[in-house]
Amino acid sequence: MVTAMIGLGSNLADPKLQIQNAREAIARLPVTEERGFSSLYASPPMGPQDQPDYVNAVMAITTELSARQLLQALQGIENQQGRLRERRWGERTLDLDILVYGDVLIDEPDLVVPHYGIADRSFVLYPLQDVVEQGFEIPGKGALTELLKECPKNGLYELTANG
Ligand code: ROI
Repeated sequence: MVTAMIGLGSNLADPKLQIQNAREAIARLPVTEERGFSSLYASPPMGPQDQPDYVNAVMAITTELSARQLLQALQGIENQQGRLRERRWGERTLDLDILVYGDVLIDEPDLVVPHYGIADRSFVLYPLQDVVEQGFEIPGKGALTELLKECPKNGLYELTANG
């Protein structure tokens, strides 16, 4: 059994609902259990600026799926939720990324773990902090607290219960 961190992002078609539906779908995957879920955060787009702000979150799971099985399962959820993706770094209905998979390092054309952008994206590091233990290290990247010191929020803010 492996502890994995999943990044969730959406900026189309009711982003908060997309994230909530994805959370439920991930929790229902076989041999997988939810272990934590971050606050929801709003963040200005990284990439073209003529797109809506994103809602981002991080979910901690334990799973007996392999990293590749997990990737396929997440792509299935993205597709079920009618993933739209028109342009590179453009708006999307739902984006699910394997941020961390235990202490495993994977470097394959379609699967890089830990996720290549993890160390300098505020919309990943701040929600990640909500779900990990003190002293958490991102394999190959270093201590989360150290990475956070080097990572300005860039407009990221936590959403409250009423929006
Ligand atoms: N920008 C933000 N703020 N949040 C995301 O989840 C996100 N996802 C992406 C790109 C287009 C790089 N920009 C993003 O894939």
